[in-house]
Amino acid sequence: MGTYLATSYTIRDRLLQLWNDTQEYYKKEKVKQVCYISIEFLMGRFLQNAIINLNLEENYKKALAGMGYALEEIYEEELDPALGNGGLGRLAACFLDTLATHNYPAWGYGLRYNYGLFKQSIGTDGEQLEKTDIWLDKPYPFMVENHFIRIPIGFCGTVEDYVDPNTKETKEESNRSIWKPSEYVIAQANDILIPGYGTDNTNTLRLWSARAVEELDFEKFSFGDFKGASEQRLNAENLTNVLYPNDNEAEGKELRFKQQYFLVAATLYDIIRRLKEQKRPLEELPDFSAIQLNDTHPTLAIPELMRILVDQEMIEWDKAWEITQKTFSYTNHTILPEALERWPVKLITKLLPRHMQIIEMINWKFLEKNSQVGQNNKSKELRSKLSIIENSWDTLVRMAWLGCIGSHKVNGVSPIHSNIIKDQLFSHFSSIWPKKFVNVTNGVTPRRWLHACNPKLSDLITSTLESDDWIYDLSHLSKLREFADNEDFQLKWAAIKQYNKKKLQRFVKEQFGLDIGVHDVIYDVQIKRIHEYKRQLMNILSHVYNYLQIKKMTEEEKKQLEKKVVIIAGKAAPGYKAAKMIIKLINRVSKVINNDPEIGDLLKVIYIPNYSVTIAELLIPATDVSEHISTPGTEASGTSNMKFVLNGAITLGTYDGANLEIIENIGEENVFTFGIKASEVSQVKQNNIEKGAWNLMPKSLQGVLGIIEEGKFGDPEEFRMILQELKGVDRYILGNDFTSYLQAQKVINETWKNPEKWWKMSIIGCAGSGWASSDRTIKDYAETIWDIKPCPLPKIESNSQLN
Ligand code: GL4
Repeated sequence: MGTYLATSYTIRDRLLQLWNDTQEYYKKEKVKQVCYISIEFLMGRFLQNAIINLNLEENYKKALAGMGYALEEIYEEELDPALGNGGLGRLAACFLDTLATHNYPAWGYGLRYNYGLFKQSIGTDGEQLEKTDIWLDKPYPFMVENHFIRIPIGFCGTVEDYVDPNTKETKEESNRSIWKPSEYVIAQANDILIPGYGTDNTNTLRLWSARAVEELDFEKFSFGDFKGASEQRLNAENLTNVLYPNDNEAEGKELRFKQQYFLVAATLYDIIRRLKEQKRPLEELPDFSAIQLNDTHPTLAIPELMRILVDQEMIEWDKAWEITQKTFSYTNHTILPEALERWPVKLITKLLPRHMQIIEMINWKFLEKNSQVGQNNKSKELRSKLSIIENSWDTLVRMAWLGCIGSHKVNGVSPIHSNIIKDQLFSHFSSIWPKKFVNVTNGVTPRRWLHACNPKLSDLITSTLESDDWIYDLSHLSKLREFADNEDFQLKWAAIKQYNKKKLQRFVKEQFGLDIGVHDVIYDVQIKRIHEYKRQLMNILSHVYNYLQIKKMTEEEKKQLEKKVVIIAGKAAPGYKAAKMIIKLINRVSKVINNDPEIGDLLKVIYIPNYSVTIAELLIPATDVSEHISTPGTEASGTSNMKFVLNGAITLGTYDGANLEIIENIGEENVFTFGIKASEVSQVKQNNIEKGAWNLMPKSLQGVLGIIEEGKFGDPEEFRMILQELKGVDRYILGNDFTSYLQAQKVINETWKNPEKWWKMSIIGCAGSGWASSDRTIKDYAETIWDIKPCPLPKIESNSQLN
């Protein structure tokens, strides 16, 4: 730990200086900035990334080796802060890397949770166990508490009429009121410095933590009431204690709502403070900063900005609304109904009474303008579709509606997803504002996801292209296509895969005591959150089928088979019963298969617990086949699919999310595709409902379910819920896709027998992944939504001295 800390502090020193220079320069230049608000930032380890970005890896390696230390080992000592659940938070982290690398004046804003996403382990029964992640227990040198930035955030209280101090009159048409919160919590800024690759520009990720206004009630303390004395502090700190562990599912807890408001209120205060520092009026906010709302979690920023502008800054409503719409843009990341946030009006009224009034006013004005007030059914129907307020089991505020109405641009994250948003989820809005809805396809940073995690492949690419320009501009990879058939290049490419597989093999041996092969073994990997729509269940059921087939084979037949190691990893939200059952089933199946002497090394199934960014960095470079097998129309984009192709894994995928972009860019002949298209899904679902999924299910799958029900993997009661779902409605249409999934696996096995073909596909995949860089994504956002430009720090004395 000591060496890690010492190394990290030297890097931090350097970054602090660059960061100061950068911030001063942005101020001086008065450039427009972007603020990216996200309830999650899944950053991964910091040290290696910073050393690489500062172009110091060789120097540090040498210097440390001289003292008897290996830099790689020091990297391994770092914790991996889990301040996000999955793709949404990791995307935000990739964006920060790109923004700094390409010199964009940018801020990330999020929360500094005391406890990150729970740590997962697997119990003896195969079940998921959860433990609190107390990451702040260990020193974390890359986050700096900024003592100058502390902001009071109000909650609850009352709303009073605004009285004009001159005329002593209240004016209803001003829409102005005075909110008197009854509680305050302090937002404390904690800054993480974000270095760019090959540039001095260093940006900020500002994470807010909650503190009490009064740390200790001294009076209570003096009278011996020690518990009461700290009550306020504990209540306040509770606000940013935990990251809610849901991905693609809304969490209806009051505390979560408070977190969301806390995040946006502190952030807006901070942005406006910087605007005022420049002595610029609030009318200039849209020219000063673009604010991107990463999904609906920060959409309370819309009524909060309206409150600041109308109630505090005395700007007239319509003007304030214009400023608000021009400032914000909103990204939708999912269309799953259970993930679309809706908060009860009652709850908002209690916690943020003034904001509820503002939301109602926004809604009223919007409906007045955009729907006829007629009483016929059609106009009523349109009104209820458009309304931010929904009357269902309760009166609810639809946060996605608020995001659409209050932003000038709304984007989806892949073409198929953006089309679904425009034509289905928000069709009623897109007919009002056709130009508001745009697509910005996700991307990943090539620095972390190729250059750093797969150094050997990075070197091979650089030497082959005779330049490392691809690290900044990934489109250069296209030149690799020329080498796809080159025998010598293929051998080098394959050798690197072997090397990465050996690393993973060692890890598996150390962690699980399990021996897996490397040569002639297909590493087939599915790593992501466990969710029914992602269909890990289909994956494991297919291997139960394969297992049963192998058991029926003669020794001669077995010799013809390809060996496979199936690796699955991912966490399930602790309250998500079906997902937890799937984890249990995977582990039970794994136990049976791995211990069956008749199977030997033909098939192994490994579940890797506690999936994290760091584990992804180990697994992705070692993968031959990567699975992205969601039901078409459900995965908004997926981003690990991009990381895998970039590292030479071949995709086994459905026609969904960004898989479609992979297919388009590298050709379907270089992807193992299967299953139906999104346009066919509703018909299949309808058939399932009408005829019963069991009756439509292929015999192969029926047989597999039969074996589970016989108790081959333990008491079938433990899997009742997921089995019933499959036999009943099968919402994610596993039954329908099962046969073509098995067929795709056969094609994979056949292709594996032909190494020239395999490595050619693998190389073409990487060569065709230039589009998958988050550098391209951010350029799209900067040009089409944010209207911001790079602002590179000139190489002045104080900076160049550092290099
Ligand atoms: C997600 C989507 O599920 C995922 O497809 C997408 O890649 C990611 C980033 O846009 O956002 N939405 C939610 S919610 N969690 C995700 O990972």
